[in-house]
Amino acid sequence: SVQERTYIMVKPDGVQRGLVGKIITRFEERGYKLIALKLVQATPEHLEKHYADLSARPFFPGLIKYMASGPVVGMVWQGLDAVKTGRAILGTTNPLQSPIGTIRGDFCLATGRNICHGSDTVENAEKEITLWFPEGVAQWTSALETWVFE
Ligand code: YYY
Ligand code: MG
Repeated sequence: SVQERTYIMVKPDGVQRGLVGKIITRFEERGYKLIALKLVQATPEHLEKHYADLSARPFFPGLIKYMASGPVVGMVWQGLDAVKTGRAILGTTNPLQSPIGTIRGDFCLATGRNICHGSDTVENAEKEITLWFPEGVAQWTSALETWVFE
């Protein structure tokens, strides 16, 4: 739906490498609407909730340490097919398999330093939005909407 929302996050390596603007630009240029944005230093406890589904995986401790190693930029983007298309904009989990033209395919090389996160289902997107933006998101009408959508 045109109202679909996804949680996109620039990970600490993406922030340190100065890629926040480029990542935002890809979502803006595609026609998505930014409805929430913040830079936060997340605690390990918060990140353990975000990645709860992966807690049994061998890479989990390293993932939490990496994600807590510096600030992240969390954002919510809204628009047609935001979850699936958002994942397509990011690329595959392993950047080496990610096509050129995707964020991961253009800017990184290692799975454990893949610079960005995107929700994988609409249900998980809503959970992640609540976890990272308990204060809620903005509601605004973009002047571009009538040109991006029929
Ligand atoms: O959704 P996505 O980020 O593409 O992958 P997930 O399977 O949800 O894993 C989350 C995160 O964990 C991934 O972006 C990097 C890291 N990771 C890892 O370090 N090693 C793996 N074998 C798999 C995932
Ligand atoms: Mg995932």
